[in-house]
Amino acid sequence: MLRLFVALDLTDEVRQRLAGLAGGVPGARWTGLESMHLTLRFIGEVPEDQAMDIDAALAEIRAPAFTLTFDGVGMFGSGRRARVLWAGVERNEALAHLQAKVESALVRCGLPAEERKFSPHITLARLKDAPADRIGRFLSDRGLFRAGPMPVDHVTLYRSHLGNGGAVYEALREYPLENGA
Ligand code: 2AM
Repeated sequence: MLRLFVALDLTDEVRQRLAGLAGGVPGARWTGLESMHLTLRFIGEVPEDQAMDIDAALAEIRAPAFTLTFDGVGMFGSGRRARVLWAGVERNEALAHLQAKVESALVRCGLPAEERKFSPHITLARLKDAPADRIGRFLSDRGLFRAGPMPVDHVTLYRSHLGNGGAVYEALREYPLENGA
């Protein structure tokens, strides 16, 4: 079985800017530069033959390249159940269009449709018992964060290797987007 997800890679410049947001929250495990990405669709564990179908279906997607602007920070969960600190992206039709194409390609491969609404984000930290006041300060201090525009010219199929030190992500294949020129 392979644990897969589809994501957008970030440029080194954007990774550096996002890494610069880290700090100031006890109980936060910050995402390493090398692990930062924007998930389009988490697939989960699939057998190898289905992974090959997924690869073929992703290779057939035709969608235009675009740019992405990063905007603000937020959190998933709340109070004692605060789970994740993230950086957001500006509303982006091309991103929504691409995500919908990825979703329908995967459903055609036999995966169950994603029930949750797509909420594009880059996970900055996972939280464990982080004090609410420090989370609050993080969110207000970083609220004006912006980065980009960053060109997006491919989609990546990732494999996730779960281990004691957290997941390690391996890029299996890149699928180019189409240039308008
Ligand atoms: P997250 O960063 O918000 O946790 C690899 O695990 C990627 O898939 C992560 O970016 C993760 O998003 C995303 N993902 C979405 N749903 C997931 C799930 N049910 N289990 C693990 N990862 C998931």
